[in-house]
Amino acid sequence: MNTTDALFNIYDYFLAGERWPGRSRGCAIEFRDRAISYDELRDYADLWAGRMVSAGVNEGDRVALLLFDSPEFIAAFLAVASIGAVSVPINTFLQAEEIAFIVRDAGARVIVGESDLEQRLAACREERRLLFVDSNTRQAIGASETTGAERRRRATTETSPAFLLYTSGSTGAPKGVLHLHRSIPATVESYAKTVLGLTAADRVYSASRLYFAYGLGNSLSFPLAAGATVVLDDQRPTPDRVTKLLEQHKPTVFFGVPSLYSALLELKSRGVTVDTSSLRLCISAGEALPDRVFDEWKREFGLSILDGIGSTEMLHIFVSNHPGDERPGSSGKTVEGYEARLLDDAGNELAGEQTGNLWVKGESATAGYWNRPDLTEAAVRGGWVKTGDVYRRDSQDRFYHLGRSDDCFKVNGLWVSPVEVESALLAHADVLEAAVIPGVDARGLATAHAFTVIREGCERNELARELLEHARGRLAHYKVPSRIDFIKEMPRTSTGKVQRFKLKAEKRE
Ligand code: 3UK
Repeated sequence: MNTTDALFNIYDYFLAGERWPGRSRGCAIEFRDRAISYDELRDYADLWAGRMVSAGVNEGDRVALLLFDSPEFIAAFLAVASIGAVSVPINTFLQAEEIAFIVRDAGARVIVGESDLEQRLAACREERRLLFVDSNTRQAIGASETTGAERRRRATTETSPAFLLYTSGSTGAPKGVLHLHRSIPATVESYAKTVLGLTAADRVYSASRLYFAYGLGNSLSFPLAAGATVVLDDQRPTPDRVTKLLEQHKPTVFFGVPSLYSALLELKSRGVTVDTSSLRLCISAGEALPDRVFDEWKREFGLSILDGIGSTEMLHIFVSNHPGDERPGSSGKTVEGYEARLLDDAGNELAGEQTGNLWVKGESATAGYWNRPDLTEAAVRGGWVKTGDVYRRDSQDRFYHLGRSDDCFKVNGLWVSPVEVESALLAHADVLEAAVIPGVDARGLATAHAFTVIREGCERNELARELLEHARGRLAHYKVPSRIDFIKEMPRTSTGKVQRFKLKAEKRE
């Protein structure tokens, strides 16, 4: 512990009674048909802290969480923080191999998993201690309980490690983004207070999950810091499901990604009632919100969607549209508490109305990539973090997203690495070569578009169907290409690299 730092722990920040007198009996979480008060949530986090200690978790240890959005996720996350350990939330859509990679890379000592996902943790069984949550009853399985939570608390400071979020950036292999305890209050004081203006009267619902930095802010940091109520759901956020949650729980603030807003508009156009009557704010992030979606949402529901750009490295949104000052097609202006600048490829700052690589600075910035000083050195410099995005700034200091500076792209707000999708396609015996580029489906939304060279003499229609089946069995659903084209020859450089830009050009014709 660095003695110059003030003592600080996010468990106290959210749950210490003295910070929020009178709020303890207010509702913190609505889940299924239960309402959980702030008092109950604190007791539940203490119970989980006892389970962690019994499972052998010590200060600084990593604890992997493979959990659906639920009170157990929040209780376990805050329990881990309270004993000075480090949570590693894992995307519940990932396949066994990717999960095993993250668990090993993080060196997690204990894993808390959903019983429904038990098979995907089979490979991790031998070296790690596993605790399960029964996906139906939400009871813990195999955990021993001890009491005396206060005695287990550890003195942490603002700069103690709190959690690791894995993201697959440009290299394809997921990398752990380390956040300190101070990251969370920094996102609350900046974005949640100055853009959203959240209060204890708000009811928050995010279709994006807690294991994603966007969902972690939306469903944990922001509502709990404001003394508000968060609506959690452990089911997959299909448009039908989201519609049901809106109707049943009547949230005031809703967080989604562009493809979800578009899907909800489509439901409405088919005559389904989408009840937005309780909403005061709609937020979109993860990828650029098309103006068409902004305009249609405004026309159909009379509400603006606030588009803002965030990242795992900055934990949440740092450039955003502000209520009453929305500009469709723009990511908005720098959020209070952050600085943003554009650099040319040589690293020189570009002033005024120009286009360049976006770098950003703020208190919620990552402390670096886990065990990857090389990556940290390349992307975190003197407090400034490289976003990997190319942006244009206009005369009013509004930012416009032009794309990624590397080849990765997003579908449903989640990263897709071309290399990973290509490898899955290449695992099929009839596929000789494969290349994947960002595509758009009939509605203009982001998808993966694959090009393959196939073995001669294959029946094309049959193979196209078979390949899709094959990809579905190997990839998280959002990574499955929406379109697979067969080409005669793969465009390559003399050194054998696929020329994706040629495929992109071909696609436009
Ligand atoms: C892209 C956007 C255009 C952009 C995130 C809100 O998405 C989040 O984090 P990730 O680490 O991805 C970061 C990258 O995603 N992006 C995000 N939002 C927008 N591009 N317009 C947007 N509005 O390439 C960025 O570098 O997965 C989003 C809050 C927290 C987050 N972590």
